[in-house]
Amino acid sequence: MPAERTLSLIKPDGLEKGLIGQIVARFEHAGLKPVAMTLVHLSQAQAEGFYAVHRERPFFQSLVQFMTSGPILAMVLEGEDAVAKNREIMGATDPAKAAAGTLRRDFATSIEKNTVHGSDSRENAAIEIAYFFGQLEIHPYGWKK
Ligand code: IDP
Ligand code: MG
Repeated sequence: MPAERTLSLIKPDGLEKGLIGQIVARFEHAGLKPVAMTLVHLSQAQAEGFYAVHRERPFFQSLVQFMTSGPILAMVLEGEDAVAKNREIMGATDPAKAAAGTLRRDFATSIEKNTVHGSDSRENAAIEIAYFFGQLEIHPYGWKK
């Protein structure tokens, strides 16, 4: 079985707080390998495209404004049950409801500025990975946990 992959984003609030190292350390500790990474500053159109499923939600414009307010770190995480494991490490969308020890509970500012994004299914992971990375930008390598 090839290892599962998921898309992770560290949102602008995470970069502003200097959290890249701590966040990536948690993924690696849990056996999720970053096999692609890049800093991106999304345009409005790119952020709207990424969050297109939320177009009709009341928070959409604000979310797009936040996600374009500064650079983000996009990465592909690879490992067993990567999609579910990443969501578990992230915690619930609203940091007030996120479990102790999760990234959002520990680092998020609000339900909007919640530090990380993670794909919610294998199917969406494939779509979201392709939004940020081409095949040749993903580099699997060899440790296993
Ligand atoms: P998720 O990131 O946990 O999958 P989604 O429901 O997919 O949560 O929402 C996407 C993003 O939209 C959230 O991570 C958060 O930044 C923002 N968001 C979600 N719900 C709200 C809200 O009620 N108010 C403001 N922003 C929200
Ligand atoms: Mg989501």
